Amino acid sequence: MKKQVLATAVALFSIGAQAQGQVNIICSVQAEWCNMIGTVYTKTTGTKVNVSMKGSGEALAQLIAEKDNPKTDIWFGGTGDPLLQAAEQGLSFEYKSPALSQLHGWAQQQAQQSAYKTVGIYSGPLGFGYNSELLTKKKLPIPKTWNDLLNPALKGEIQVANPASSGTAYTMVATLVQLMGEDKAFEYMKKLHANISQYTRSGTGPIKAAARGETTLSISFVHDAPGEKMQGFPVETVTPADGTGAEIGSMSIIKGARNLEAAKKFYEWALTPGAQEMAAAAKQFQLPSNKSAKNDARIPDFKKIKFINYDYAKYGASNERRRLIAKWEKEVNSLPR
Ligand code: S7P
Repeated sequence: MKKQVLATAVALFSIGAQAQGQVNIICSVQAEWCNMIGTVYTKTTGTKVNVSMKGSGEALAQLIAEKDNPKTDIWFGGTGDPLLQAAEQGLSFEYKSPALSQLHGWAQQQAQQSAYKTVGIYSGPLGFGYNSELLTKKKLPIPKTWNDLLNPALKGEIQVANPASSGTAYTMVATLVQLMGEDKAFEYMKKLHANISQYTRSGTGPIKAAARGETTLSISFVHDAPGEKMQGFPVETVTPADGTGAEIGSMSIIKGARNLEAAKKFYEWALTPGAQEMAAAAKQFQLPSNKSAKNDARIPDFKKIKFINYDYAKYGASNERRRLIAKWEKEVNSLPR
């Protein structure tokens, strides 16, 4: 983390800092952002922050496992579907923030649909990542639509995460089902399977692999590419012209949280424009949910993207999520490649 960025963030929040308590956070965004919020929050409030980093799918599994004896106070970030599932399963605490009206409609809707057990903190579109040098070297065209990924020349050239462990990959499955209809989406994923070299555990793995030339293409959140580019990797993104879905990255207080009051304070802080602008300072380029947060120029321009009308309530429901993942395992992942 750059010292100057951290110092500025600390200065912004340090007025009124008082030493108090601790808050245990499962953090499902990338490490640099998780570390930054932990450090800044501790320095400015005196509250000790214990951060444990987990992708969305893994975080949900941990919270289910510790349901009877929660060790977590806050789940920060991660694709919204598993946070909605956690809400439905009674794992998260109902809390209606007074700051809700400051948030974009999609973030407020996430709160309403979960009976205020989760809230949107950022959003980001699903798309394709590609290593521009490898694509040129292999004389492969830039894919523009979902069907372009079925090109036989792309056999073994694409990585995507496994929807059983990754919220990102589940967003892809749910997006395709909504875009094509379930039967066609599964036919599509069976064909796509032939071009997949690897289903990774974590959703951010494939774009990192594309950036480093370990795969030519990835199916990823496009906001995960600029941070890789800033490190000098030749990675570009495109969103499918025929339509795509977006995640509503969310946050919840955990039911039975041992540090409930500290958790509520952290939650309020995480919804402020200043806290949300820290994402870009940590090289993360999701769209912040607070309407007053400044948007970094590297955040994908939502107006230029063709979005499906993603049904977050339906595809965040436990039964639907379980059913689609089981069907994907049985009908897609079991196929030979
Ligand atoms: O921080 C980048 C990001 O893509 O990762 C989050 C999430 O943990 C991905 O989880 P999976 O490994 O379960 O796919 C996203 O919410 C976020 O935008």
